Amino acid sequence: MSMFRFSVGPWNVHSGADAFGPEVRSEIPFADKVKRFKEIGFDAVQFHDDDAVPDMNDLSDAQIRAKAKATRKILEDNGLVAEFVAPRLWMDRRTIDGGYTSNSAKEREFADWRSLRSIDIANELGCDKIVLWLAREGTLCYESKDAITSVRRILDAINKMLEYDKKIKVLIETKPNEPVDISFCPTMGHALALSAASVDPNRVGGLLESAHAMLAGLDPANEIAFALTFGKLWGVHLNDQNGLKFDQDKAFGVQNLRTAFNQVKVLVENNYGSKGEYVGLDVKAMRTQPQENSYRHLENSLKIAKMLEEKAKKFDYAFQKKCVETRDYEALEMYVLELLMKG
Ligand code: 3MF
Ligand code: MG
Repeated sequence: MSMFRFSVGPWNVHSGADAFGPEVRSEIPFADKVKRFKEIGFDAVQFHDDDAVPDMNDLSDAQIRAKAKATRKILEDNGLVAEFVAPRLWMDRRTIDGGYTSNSAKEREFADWRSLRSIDIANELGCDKIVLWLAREGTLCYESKDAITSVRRILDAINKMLEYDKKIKVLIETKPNEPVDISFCPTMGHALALSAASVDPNRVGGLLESAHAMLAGLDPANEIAFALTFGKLWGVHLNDQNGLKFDQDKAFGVQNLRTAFNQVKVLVENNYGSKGEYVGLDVKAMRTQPQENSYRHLENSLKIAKMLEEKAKKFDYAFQKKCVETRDYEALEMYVLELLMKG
């Protein structure tokens, strides 16, 4: 029996379109995805604002709330809850050069509007977490934005959210690049510095995605541990990544099994989830996969996470202690590899 509750986003089941080619699988309606998520064993759904309220730019604030309420009904009918809402600030023509850090005041205003509406949507869905993946808050041309002004603008935007709703929590999902060349908030350390500088540090934390840490050349287990140290790990996006290339969102553990094990191990050791946090996945099916494999990567990731949880619970701390005392790291490393490879 897993100690964790798991979450997934509707974008994790997708048609396979990428920057170089069109979709290869047909779009699955939201309600069908939700039904299947429950069957697979998920407990909660992650949302972008417009996953919950499609075409929200054309709706009034009241209409947005009403639509969010209808989405909540779909969740409830399937025995699921919402984990978070993330303003999707990277799709709109008005935010091609960033939302909060755009050089245009009008565009920054639009980004703030979407952020506050995301809070309204979260309230209607019954969740208190806003995730900020700061997709375009960075530069393609370094000299096009002032870095200090930009960091201050991100902080201003977060403060506006904290002031708009005194219960809402903001989780920064860090990523060093893609779609920007250089991000203003690439790592968990950056996220926690923003948290400390905000008007309410107790309500700003982090969401760590494994692949994003790897793209920053960092170890995801240690990024997780860093946030846990300060009680700031409020979300994770477990997935995998094969080296420094485009963000692959591979199924969890398929590429870097030992690293995946250490992510789960640090979550288990620190009783992650005991304050209602979810173990979220952010994985994509390979583009080559046929329609019938639309959910296989989710099933596999969940299975791998649970298998690694069992391994973590079997970890022999007495043996580890002995190895550390004698500094026999070769023996410790071999033990870990055997633990992972033996049935
Ligand atoms: C991009 C991501 C995003 C975020 C999502 C929710 C589309 O690399 O990881 O997925 O996770 O927007 O914050
Ligand atoms: Mg993610």
